[in-house]
Amino acid sequence: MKYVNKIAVLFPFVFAMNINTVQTFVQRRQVGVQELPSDRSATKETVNLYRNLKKQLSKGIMFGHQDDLAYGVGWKYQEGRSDIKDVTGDYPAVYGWELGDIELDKTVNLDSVPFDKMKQLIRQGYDRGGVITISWHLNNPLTGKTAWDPAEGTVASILPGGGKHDFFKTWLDKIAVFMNSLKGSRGEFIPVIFRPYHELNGSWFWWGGKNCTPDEYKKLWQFTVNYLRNEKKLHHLLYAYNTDRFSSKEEYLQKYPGDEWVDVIGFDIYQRNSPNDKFIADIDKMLSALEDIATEKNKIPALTEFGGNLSDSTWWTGTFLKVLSAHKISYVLGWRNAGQKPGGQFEYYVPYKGHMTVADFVKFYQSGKMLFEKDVNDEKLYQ
Ligand code: BMA
Repeated sequence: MKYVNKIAVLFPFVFAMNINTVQTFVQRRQVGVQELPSDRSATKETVNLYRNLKKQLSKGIMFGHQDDLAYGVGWKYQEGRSDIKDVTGDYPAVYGWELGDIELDKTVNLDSVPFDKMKQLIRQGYDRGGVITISWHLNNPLTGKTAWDPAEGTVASILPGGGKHDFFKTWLDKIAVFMNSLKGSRGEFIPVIFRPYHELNGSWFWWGGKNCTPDEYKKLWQFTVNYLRNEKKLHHLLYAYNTDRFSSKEEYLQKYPGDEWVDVIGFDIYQRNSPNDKFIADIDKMLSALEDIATEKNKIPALTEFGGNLSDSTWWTGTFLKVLSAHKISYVLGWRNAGQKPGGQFEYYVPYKGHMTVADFVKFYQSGKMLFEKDVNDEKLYQ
């Protein structure tokens, strides 16, 4: 009787304590899960990068540039050189690299960057505190032609059960070898934001648009991530899902493979001939939609490739900064400063020494909104 009484007296306290404990535990778990990348076995540096990228959303937008340390307009492989550094004195915060042709065992990528050199330059960018993102314009595994060969049935042929599936796995094996070779000074893996099968809603690549069904695209994505993560045991990758221009959230998410396979969400945009105000309106709408989706899905939003109108001397502050100021995204990546290409095209997306937008780009650099390497180095993104 006495015993029963004691329980009766203690019960409300025990009960209350349990509820609190459970609530705290649930809250902790939720916070904990939110702060983890999709790979629950990600390395310490990768988890730190993921968390810091999220934290940094409130501080500013990192500026990135493709192939920045390899070449620029009028130069190639000059130690320490960068078109961005030439004009600002600082390096970009994000470095984009490209693995197209690695699957063919070539020693240089489709833009002639030697893979060995790329590894060294990735290490340099990482050592200075920068963020590494890698795209892959992989050839068509069914026809043997380029990524731009939209042959029908390509995706189906490489999925499990397809005639090219085993062959395709040998390509992923080569990606794994490259990723595994990226190491920092303590032997730790260098975290990489991997961005395969990009511009997925356009029909120019064999994996894009009408060239495969949403179900096929999702399966390709899931197979790839699962293979690299669980078979090849790569735990230093964050995955970026990215479309081209899009007109609705539904369109954006039509081929989204699921939260457990994605960390960064983005889109690519090139202004081409559209007027500045139209470009501002377009990008503003898309960034708002992207930020909403990122909030709903707890992902990191980014402008994964861009190209503007650099014949306008104030494009950086008058157009790009104007629209970016209203948004909180992780980074923007300017595409490559190829310069004069053999085919006759002169290709570049960020200013180089002597370019007419340099003065305005310096204002953009100093705006306080954009983060470059000195800023991110202070942030210690991997700690
Ligand atoms: C394109 C152009 C091409 C390049 C390709 C892959 O947009 O820059 O010259 O080969 O990207 O990097």
